[in-house]
Amino acid sequence: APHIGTGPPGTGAQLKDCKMPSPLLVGPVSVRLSSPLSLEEIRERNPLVLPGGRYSPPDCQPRHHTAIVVPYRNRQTHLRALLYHLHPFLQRQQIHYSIYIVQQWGNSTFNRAKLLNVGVREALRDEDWGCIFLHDVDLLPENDHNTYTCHNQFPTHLSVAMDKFRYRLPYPQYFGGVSAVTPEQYMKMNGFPNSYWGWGGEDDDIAARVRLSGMKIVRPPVAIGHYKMIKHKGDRGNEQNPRRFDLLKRTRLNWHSDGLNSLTYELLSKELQPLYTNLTVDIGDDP
Ligand code: UD2
Ligand code: MN
Repeated sequence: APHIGTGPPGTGAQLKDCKMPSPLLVGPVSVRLSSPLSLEEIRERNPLVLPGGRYSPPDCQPRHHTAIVVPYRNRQTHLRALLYHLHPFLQRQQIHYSIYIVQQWGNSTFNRAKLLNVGVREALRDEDWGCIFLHDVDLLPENDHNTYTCHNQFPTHLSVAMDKFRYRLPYPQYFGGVSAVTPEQYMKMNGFPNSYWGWGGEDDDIAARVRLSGMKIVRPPVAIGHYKMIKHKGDRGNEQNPRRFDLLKRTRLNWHSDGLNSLTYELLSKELQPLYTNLTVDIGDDP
């Protein structure tokens, strides 16, 4: 299905395709780990961002349509820092995008991968996104040549060089932080596991699914995939998952039955905030 531009009405059809690479890119940027602006001020500084955190370049037809999905609970200052940085960053890339914050309701143990499944499903209800980014709230990209688009064949891992790992990949199969899939790649790997409650392991499970479903991970060059992580302690309700090692041994057996095809949740609300779409979801609790 053709994508309908979200730019000003009546102008969409005549626009020329956006140039690739975008002429607005600046390369490496210095990143602020906390936002100097309030949400209202960030909105004022990004006047073309529509309710729900949507954007489409005003003077060219975008070639890329990307949903950014952020698993979230109780990280307000991180969220503000992310929005302050990411909106201008993505606009320089001249892509059509929307930011989805998937907020786990209640006090049950946090489940990052299940929230990502919810985000993908709900984002695809809105639009025929060509690419879906899975983005930690506390990671800020440091170079806008790291484009928020997908590889047409294989899942992408973007956060290859983080300050906290001294700007190196910590291990070859590492897939945490920021990654991206097309809807087709996502379906091929049966999405992400729903069974990892608490911190850790779910990113390695996702990486294993990529391989088990016959794909591989692609990455940008280390020099471009630089990220800063906002320093933080572990959150209450997201303690290390002691079962992660056992679960990881069974990915090969479980990936067909645990994932997109077994996902259940209750969407409690969907709000179009000025800078993002907020999905509040009851994903249940660690059984
Ligand atoms: C690492 C990975 C992350 C994930 C995690 C294990 C990096 C940079 N990231 O992050 O992708 O695999 O290990 O689960 O290596 N969150 C909330 N509220 C909470 C808890 C988590 O919003 O109470 C979200 C938030 O988007 C956060 C993400 O979950 O960035 C990952 O949690 P983390 O930042 O506490 O874990 P971290 O930094 O060890
Ligand atoms: Mn973190």
